[in-house]
Amino acid sequence: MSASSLEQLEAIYNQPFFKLIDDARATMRKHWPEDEMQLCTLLSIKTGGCSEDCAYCSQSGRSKVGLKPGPLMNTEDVMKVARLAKAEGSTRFCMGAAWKGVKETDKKFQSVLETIRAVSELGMEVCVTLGQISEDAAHQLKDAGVTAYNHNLDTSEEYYSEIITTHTYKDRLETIQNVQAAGMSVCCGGIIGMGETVTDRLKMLEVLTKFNPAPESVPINCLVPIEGTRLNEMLPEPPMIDILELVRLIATTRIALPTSKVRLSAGRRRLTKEGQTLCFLAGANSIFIGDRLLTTDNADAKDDAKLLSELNISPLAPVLSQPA
Ligand code: SAM
Ligand code: DTB
Ligand code: SF4
Repeated sequence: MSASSLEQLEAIYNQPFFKLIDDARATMRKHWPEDEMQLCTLLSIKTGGCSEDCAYCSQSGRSKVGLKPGPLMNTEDVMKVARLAKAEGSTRFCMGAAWKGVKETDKKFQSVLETIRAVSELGMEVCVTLGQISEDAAHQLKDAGVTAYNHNLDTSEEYYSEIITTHTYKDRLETIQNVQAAGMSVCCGGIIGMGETVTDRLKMLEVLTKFNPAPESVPINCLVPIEGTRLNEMLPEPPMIDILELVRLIATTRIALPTSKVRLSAGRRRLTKEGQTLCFLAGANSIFIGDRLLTTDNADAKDDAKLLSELNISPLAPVLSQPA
């Protein structure tokens, strides 16, 4: 069943739990018949000092986290991390910069393009997340070898303005359109556990189902609570995300976006192996591996290797060709 309206998504989400899992499994069997997991590595190539006020983010210059802003990493330093990531089995290298966006005339953008050209020589998928970009910048990124651009919607349009005031949902959608116009794949998802409702989560999913082409990947981040962020003031004791709510959301995403990779992204460290297994069963087929996310620790690498082996899950091969 394909679904794109909020009502349809609610009907899927609210099914009896095991029926929902059955439907998600049937979708997996049809579109992702092998038990495979995409293994991605994340690197923060420009950390902190960001002009934006995203309430959850340690890198916002307006937060009280006190993160020391760093310079843009040079190509050789990034390459050392990328080579290691490849050697450790990663097939996708994702580089993040704490920027509102980039101007194509900026020297820093030219430096990022040089880095992308070098990383793409390694035969890994290359993903970048640099904030807002124009269509021209998107073309240059694609030409340099980017396979996917990450730009999250994070939540529903209504809840977005509670979390971020320095840019709008429409700004996010505009960048996504520029990425698609340049023929790059879109990686777009959100965060759960920021005080939003299930309806906010499904409204975000509704927007994602309207993308044409469908997002290549959908990261589902569980909030990593960080002291000093505005969200930490809004929700001083953020409750642990209910695992069955997370599983329902993953299963609904899998059914609504059958061909997208669904990434169990930030926050995996706080899930048990049984919880993660349920997420994989429900359709999550991508994770970040390695010690670090952007500014926080990732799940333990040895635990990850053991769990994938116990579940007989093999690495998913990279897809290096880009959509026409
Ligand atoms: N500045 C760029 C942007 O905003 O698109 C790229 C970097 S930004 C850190 C990428 C994404 O990381 C955010 O959209 C958000 O979904 C996720 N993220 C950031 N901090 C997080 C946190 N504390 N917990 C969970 N996800 C987080
Ligand atoms: C995404 O959706 N999650 C990643 C990646 N895209 C850039 C970022 C997670 C960040 C978690 C908090 C941190 O480490 O600062
Ligand atoms: Fe800046 Fe991105 Fe963090 Fe927002 S999420 S403060 S844009 S780095």
